[in-house]
Amino acid sequence: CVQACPTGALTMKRRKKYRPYQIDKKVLTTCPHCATGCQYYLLVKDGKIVDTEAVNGPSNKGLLCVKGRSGCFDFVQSPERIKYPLIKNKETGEFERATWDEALDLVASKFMEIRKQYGSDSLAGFACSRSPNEDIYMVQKMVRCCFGTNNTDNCARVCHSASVAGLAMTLGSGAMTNPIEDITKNADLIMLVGSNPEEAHPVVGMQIRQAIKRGCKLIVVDPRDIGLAKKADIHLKLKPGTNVAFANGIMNVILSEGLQDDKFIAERTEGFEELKEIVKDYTPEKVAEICHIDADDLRKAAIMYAKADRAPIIYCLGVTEHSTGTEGVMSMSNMAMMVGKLGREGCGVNPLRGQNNVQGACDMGAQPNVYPGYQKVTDPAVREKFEKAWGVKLDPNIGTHATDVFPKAITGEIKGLYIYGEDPVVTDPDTTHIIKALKSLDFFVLQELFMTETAQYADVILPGVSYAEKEGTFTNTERRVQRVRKAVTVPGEMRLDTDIIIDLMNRMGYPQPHLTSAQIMDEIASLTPSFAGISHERLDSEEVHGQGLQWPCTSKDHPGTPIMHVGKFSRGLGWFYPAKYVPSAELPDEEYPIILMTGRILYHYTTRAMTGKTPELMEIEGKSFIEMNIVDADKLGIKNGDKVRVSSRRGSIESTARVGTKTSPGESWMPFHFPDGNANWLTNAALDKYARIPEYKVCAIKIEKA
Ligand SMILES: Nc1nc2c(c(=O)[nH]1)N[C@H]1C(S)=C(S)[C@@H](COP(=O)(O)OP(=O)(O)OC[C@H]3O[C@@H](n4cnc5c(=O)[nH]c(N)nc54)[C@H](O)[C@@H]3O)O[C@H]1N2
Ligand SMILES: Nc1nc2c(c(=O)[nH]1)N[C@H]1C(S)=C(S)[C@@H](COP(=O)(O)OP(=O)(O)OC[C@H]3O[C@@H](n4cnc5c(=O)[nH]c(N)nc54)[C@H](O)[C@@H]3O)O[C@H]1N2
Ligand code: SF4
Ligand SMILES: [Mo]
Repeated sequence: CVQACPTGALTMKRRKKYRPYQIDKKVLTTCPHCATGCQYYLLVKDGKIVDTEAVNGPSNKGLLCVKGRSGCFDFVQSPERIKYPLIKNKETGEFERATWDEALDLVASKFMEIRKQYGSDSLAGFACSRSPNEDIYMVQKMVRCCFGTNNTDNCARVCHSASVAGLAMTLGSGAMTNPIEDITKNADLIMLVGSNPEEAHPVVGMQIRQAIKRGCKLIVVDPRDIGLAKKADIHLKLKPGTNVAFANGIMNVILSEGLQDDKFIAERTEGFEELKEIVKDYTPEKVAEICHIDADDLRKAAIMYAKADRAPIIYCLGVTEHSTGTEGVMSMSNMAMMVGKLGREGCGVNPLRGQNNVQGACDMGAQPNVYPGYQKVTDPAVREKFEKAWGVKLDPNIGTHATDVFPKAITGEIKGLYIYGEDPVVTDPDTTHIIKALKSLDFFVLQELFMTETAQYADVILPGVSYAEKEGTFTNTERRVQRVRKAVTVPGEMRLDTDIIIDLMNRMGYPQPHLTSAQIMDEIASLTPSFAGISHERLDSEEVHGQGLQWPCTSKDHPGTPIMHVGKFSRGLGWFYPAKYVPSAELPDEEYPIILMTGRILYHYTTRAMTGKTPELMEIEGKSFIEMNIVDADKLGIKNGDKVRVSSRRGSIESTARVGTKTSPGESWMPFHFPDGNANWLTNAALDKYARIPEYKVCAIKIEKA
């Protein structure tokens, strides 16, 4: 309302703190929170950011959510920023201020000692999906060239690694197939599965609402009454962990009604017969029983989806964060291929990626199996190309996934860990096990903005700078590479993250010249066919005109690729994966009778390291809570607002009950943003067999009145 108010009757409180003519400069940049990739100006007065102003960017169309308007600059200028390097005093356990030379020498020499004594595979390094592509590229290059291993990863491992793996297996490319504008403006029906865009990708959520107003139909498949469920033609409020059964049920109906696209199946796919055999068993009645939904609603949904001309599937973590997450993802592409809804406008299989640059972190090769651009580390020709460019022998084996690094730290196989901007103590499943893993390490280095919970366990902390203090690019969920630009310099001894990494590389004996962010992008483009046409110069040019470039962008005159798999899948033929429903790893029983799901709310972002520095957002939502059903609450004598104790086999926390019907009986839901009762003390570290993604969305708990 404030953004749109035509009379100025409503205005932001902070607008009273400056006059428009006092603004020294406006810097066009990309939001550092979710992967929608909204464009805005940072307004700078006397060297400080005082406000933001929405821009008509390709994905946001002049819109911003509350985090883009109010949660994206207080943290930059927060007094809590780490201002100088810190080394932990082994005797007192306290961090002590160090010079950059002391800190960098210690880090480089310790990592090289560990490499010499225990071998390259005893080291690992993770890249920050909140940071620019250029930073991430340098992290994986450091791990590969200096540590000598492919043990590198990013937070996609706990987020959309199932999409990366599942879509690569079935379609040949693990990215969103169609742009946001296309799947909202051109769609006749949207199938929204395990995705809560009004809170997690609000500007996409707003565009979905606009689509509904225009007459687009909506099917919501989600265990909770999310905001968009109220607007849905059909809401399948399914039991958590049953997506594969649901999808097989949809396909059962499509086949029994004869609504499949035979021509598409024959010309563009393989594996159909095998899947057809499996799907036969998933009658609407059987699926209704597994998923706790109505068989007729399932029938109606299948027919609506198949008959709609243009119908995208939009999905998110409700599909991926399961021990069968990859199969859940492949079930999404199975449905779309069966009705030929791929490779054309207003269709596709569309994972809404999470972090602002998690698409980029995967593209840049911060993964144990691929170099930048998904070029396989096991392919000798590819490896040779990188060996020649980087001037070192490279590890020919696939490295350890981030979620396997922690157990390996406990067994002693991993001795040294470098983390660039992640907070696993808060965000990884089963906190007790993560703390044990970090304590087991010989040497742990963290490059951060803030003293996070994870920071307490580090031996050395290297202070980097935020998105508002550097140049670079983020790649949003539509594969759109957009610019990040420097607006301010914050006082302190913090350094550019790429400079820190480059200094470390040199001290570890690898001759890495200092490069600007633009020069790093040129190196990326020279080694990555899908990025060959991308440069800062081109992104800043009149030709691109603030629209970014969507990879694949294979040459300097290539316009980028909005829709993938047109005419042919990246894989050649699309593959129907024969998925059978397998229940979640931990199911409720007598002792722990309630299913716990976890996720996010509008006002906070992951650990709140950044949004938590905006007092107004903390005022709106600042405390842990658990949504539970009124039937369960009545049985337990719990009322709305009561303090409750929530326990699983792994831990126990206090929280506040929100009693209602948003979740079904026997099911509950918590955000993981709040340290006063973080869901990850409870969650289960059961991993998916393909992608090694944890089962954040289902574990068994009990709830008691505190
Ligand atoms: N405000 C805010 N926005 C964010 C973030 C944030 O922390 N805060 N984080 C960003 C990141 S990193 C990501 S990855 C995205 C995530 O974005 P989303 O995946 O949309 O967010 P979640 O809340 O994790 O889960 C989405 C939905 O999955 C449903 N769900 C749970 N279990 C199941 C199931 O078994 N089947 C189905 N069909 N649905 C299920 C939940 O009810 C929930 O509504 O959001 C990004 N945007
Ligand atoms: N229970 C439960 N847990 C979950 C999830 C869930 O649904 N349920 N979702 C999971 C998902 S999808 C994700 S993506 C993860 C996210 O997990 P994390 O990646 O651990 O979370 P973030 O808060 O994004 O951490 C980013 C950190 O990087 C720092 N940082 C940001 N920018 C920069 C920079 O430019 N330079 C430097 N040096 N540091 C920077 C920030 O200060 C912050 O501490 O959480 C996962 N955890
Ligand atoms: S929708 Fe996402 S990218 Fe856009 S302003 Fe909100 S948090 Fe930022
Ligand atoms: Mo994520």
